[in-house]
Amino acid sequence: MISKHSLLKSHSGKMVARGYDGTELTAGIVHIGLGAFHRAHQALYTHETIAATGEFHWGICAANIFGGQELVQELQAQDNAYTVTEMNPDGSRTVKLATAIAQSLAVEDDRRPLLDIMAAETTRIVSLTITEKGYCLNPATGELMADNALIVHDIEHPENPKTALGLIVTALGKRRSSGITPFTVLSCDNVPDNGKRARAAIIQMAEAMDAELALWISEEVAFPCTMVDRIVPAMTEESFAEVNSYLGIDDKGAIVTEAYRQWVIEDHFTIGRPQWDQIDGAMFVADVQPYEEMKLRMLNGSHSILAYLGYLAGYETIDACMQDEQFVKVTRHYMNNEAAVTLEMPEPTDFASYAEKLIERFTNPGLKHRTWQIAMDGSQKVPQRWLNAARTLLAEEKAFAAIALGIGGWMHYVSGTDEQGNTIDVRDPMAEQLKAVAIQHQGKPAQLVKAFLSLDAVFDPSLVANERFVEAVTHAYNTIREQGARQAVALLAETI
Ligand code: NAI
Ligand code: CS2
Repeated sequence: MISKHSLLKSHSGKMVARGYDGTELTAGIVHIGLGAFHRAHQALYTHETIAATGEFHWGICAANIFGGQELVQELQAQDNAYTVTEMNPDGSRTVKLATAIAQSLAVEDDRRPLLDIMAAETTRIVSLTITEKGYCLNPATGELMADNALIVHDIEHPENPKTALGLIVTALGKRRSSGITPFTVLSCDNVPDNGKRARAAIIQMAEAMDAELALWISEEVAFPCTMVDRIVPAMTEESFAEVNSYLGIDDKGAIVTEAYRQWVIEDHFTIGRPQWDQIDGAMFVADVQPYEEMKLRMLNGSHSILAYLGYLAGYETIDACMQDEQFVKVTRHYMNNEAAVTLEMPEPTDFASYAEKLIERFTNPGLKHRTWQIAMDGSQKVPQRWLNAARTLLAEEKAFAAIALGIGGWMHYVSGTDEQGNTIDVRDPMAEQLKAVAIQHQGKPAQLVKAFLSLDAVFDPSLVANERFVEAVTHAYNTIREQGARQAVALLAETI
């Protein structure tokens, strides 16, 4: 076991230890979703901000409410300190020690200890990285899924809610009863308009529990939107072994990420916030939406194309996809001709340079970002990554062959069998429904494509009603079926 102090001492010059003795930290932030991304992004930004400002009241109490219990125990055993290894494209690295997490919690069935901390006056921000599905929203419409079993449970048992939404409503209710100013809810997920969506979900949930509380939340609580960006692959045995042999320690909380990071935050907080903008890559703005749309369509849209087609083509990681020239050509074409052209920015923006920077980031050999990881939860990701752009391109009668190929790839992927006949481990809240569609229409591609496009939780009805859209996706699906994903990408690359 290593403690924070032994981590600090053991770095032997290999670590940037811009540290502080964490004993004076208090938790002004409660974070739900102590996964890889939080540790490499918000918690590291917060660590560096505290080191720069000496504002020790911005420590973090980080909790996992679904899974991730083992990670919490491992972090607790090392006083919640861990290292972040930042890999540069040239293979060099910077290792940082992060100590902003003052407390971590593995919340099992009884959520009340976490509720008490959220309701305490010292908590000023509740931040979230609960994945897209954690918001329990219909991905296509952004409406709360009122028939979701967890939501039904929370409405009936507000004193011990299961979801992050339920926890927030109940904690806000406790603060209201005690006359305590509400905390700010800060969503840091790759959800479009994440603050607005979190607000809508929480208010809809509150309306079903207590109409007066819902009104109070709508008037008093701030839900700033954010654009978050840093590629943080899930750790593997190999990446742990590599980091630990480099550092000569056994850090169970270690994270490997890229050097690049960006965080654009709407400056709307009710009881203060850390001065995150003191640290490179973070800024406060009045309107996040254009930055967020750009990132979701260009970065995440490309990622999903690479994930489905790359997985089917036998590429395990994004950097492996980028060794294939045809994949690079299609990705660049997608960014410049199908994503950038649909964006409206408040100021002149050099999309071509942004695209080249993304290609460089995807090519980073130090990041083993699995296509399988990005392919996960596609039903929750596809609408914001591809479909908003597709609708604009359709309306302007422009081509969208890369998006169509991505959707065709997604349909093959979620059908659950790869090109060699092996089963794909499809992780998605709609996995069963998607598999059922594939089985029902097996061997009848045109019907199968139509049936997938008729899933209105993913595709809004205007798309399945559009003949051009249905034809393009059917063509893409059939090309992958007949020629395989690698050849389908090469064929598209020839035409662009
Ligand atoms: P992870 O798998 O390491 O962690 C997932 C976290 O979400 C865990 O803490 C888990 O407890 C929590 N969670 C899962 N389902 C939940 C639910 N239904 N309710 C509440 N909590 C739930 O994943 P990672 O890498 O931390 O990513 C999490 C999210 O962060 C992503 O879905 C994305 O929205 C955002 N993000 C991730 C980036 C990355 O490169 N990894 C970059 C930018 C944003
Ligand atoms: C990825 C993102 O897992 C995914 O779906 O596309 O998590 C991506 O790594 C980040 O958004 C980069 O900021």
